[in-house]
Amino acid sequence: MEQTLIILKPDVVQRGLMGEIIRRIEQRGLRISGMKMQWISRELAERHYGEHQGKSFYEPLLAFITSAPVVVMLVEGPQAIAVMRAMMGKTNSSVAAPGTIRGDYGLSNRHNLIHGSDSPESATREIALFFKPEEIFSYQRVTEPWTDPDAAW
Ligand code: D4T
Repeated sequence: MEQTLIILKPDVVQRGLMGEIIRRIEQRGLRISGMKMQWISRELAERHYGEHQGKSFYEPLLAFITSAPVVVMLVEGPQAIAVMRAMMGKTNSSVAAPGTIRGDYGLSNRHNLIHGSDSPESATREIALFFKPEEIFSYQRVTEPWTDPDAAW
């Protein structure tokens, strides 16, 4: 079981795509164990995107991610990091495959709808940045025996 930090970026909130993307995550069989709307501060954006400091797209990226509220989610499931990255599609939406979130709803490199952690280490760091322990819920969905890749039946 893996955990990943998902952010529905300001373009999703502005364009009315929250429900569509949450639907895809739920219907895939992943478990949403934390979810909230928040307006990311400049300071939090700098911490989240610290690895990109100094790059040409850093300042526009920070301006975008702080431009409107976002929805942050803690998503859990088998191979959740890779499964979500595959569902998201390539970073540059204009070359993301049809059927992916970016490939179905975007054309932009920056306004690319969704963030997902890229490794277990990033997930641990990012979850701690965005969620307090009491905002995370431990439960199982009744559908999980039906989507479990290791089910013995
Ligand atoms: P995030 O981190 O938002 O999930 O995106 P990715 O993991 O898919 O891509 P990334 O870390 O390489 O880039 C972070 C963020 O910066 C924006 N960006 C990226 C941009 O505006 N211009 C660019 O040239 C690149 C490479 C998009 C995502």
